[in-house]
Amino acid sequence: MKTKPYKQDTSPLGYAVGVTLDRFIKSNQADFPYATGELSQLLRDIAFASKIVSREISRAGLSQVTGAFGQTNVQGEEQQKMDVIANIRFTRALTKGGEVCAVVSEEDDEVIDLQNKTGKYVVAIDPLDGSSNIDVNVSIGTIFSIYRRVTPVGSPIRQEDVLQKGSEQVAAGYVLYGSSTMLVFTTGKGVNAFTYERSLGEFFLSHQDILAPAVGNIVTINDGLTPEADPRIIDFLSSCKLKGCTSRYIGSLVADFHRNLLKGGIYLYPATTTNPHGKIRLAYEANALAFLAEQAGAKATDGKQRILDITPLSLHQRTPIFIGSVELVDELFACLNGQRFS
Ligand code: FDP
Repeated sequence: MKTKPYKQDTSPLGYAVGVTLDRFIKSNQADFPYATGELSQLLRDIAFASKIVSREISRAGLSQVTGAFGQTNVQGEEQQKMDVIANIRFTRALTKGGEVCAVVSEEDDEVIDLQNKTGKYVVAIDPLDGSSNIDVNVSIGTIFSIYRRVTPVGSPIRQEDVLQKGSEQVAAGYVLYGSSTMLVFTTGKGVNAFTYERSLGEFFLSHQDILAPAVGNIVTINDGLTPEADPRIIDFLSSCKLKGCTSRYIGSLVADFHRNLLKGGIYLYPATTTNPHGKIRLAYEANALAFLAEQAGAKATDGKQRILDITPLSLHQRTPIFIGSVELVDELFACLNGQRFS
């Protein structure tokens, strides 16, 4: 039989649609820690749940899922219906995928034992970050961290499985439900972002090997907090103003972080007299973003040390956070400590 080698059609009729998340995972499998395919499946499970959540968010105003759920979470914050929906979707996807043994979620006071006897991974997740923005059609997100469990597979979950330092993460990422839905993740080999193509139901690689600008001019802080913050932070903010920085604050951590990652800037959520440990949760907010930041060449500190070096003492522990472009984080660190952050 006569054959001919396949040649990709490069005419306008055969335009390329791009690299799907699945294909990316498959062709980069060797770069994944413990390249056994389980972590890949886990990322696919997260991507799948995020598609459902994205759908729910996009029609939230029409389907009676806006507004308060009527209960408070372990943080004492009022749960929104969408918080509850997202928590159900992600937990279910992680349970059915079978790779995860335990989940730490912002919406659950205790660790959820998924009863997956062969699950090697622990996931810490904020199913829907930026709750106060849900009802007003402003960008919100999902943040996740993935760890290997440290105790033997199949044995009961122990504290050391779920209270690991951020430096132990094997993968982390976020989904931003914004003007488009985007999945951004790292497995410790750089940061890649995938944009959701709703009509095809697929995430496509849209931002490869993201590098955060080392110098940035966006300063992101809830200005209402500053009277309660350390005066040295106020000095830092004044010096930023003097050198022409601009101010941007959405009030959704994922969206604020994402903008600064691409454009260059610093996000600050300091300790205040009202929140002496800051507001941002270490396990399922700060650690993931710090891992992504470092993988993109940016930095993250609590003002004293690397976020990724903090030893967690409790599940829902909070931390001050200063995260973003190297120059600004170094400057802030120097204001607080009189020396450069290394
Ligand atoms: P929210 O309480 O709306 O869920 O950590 C949660 C978070 O939002 C972040 O997404 C956001 O950056 C921050 O809190 C907003 O806090 P303030 O309202 O104090 O600015």
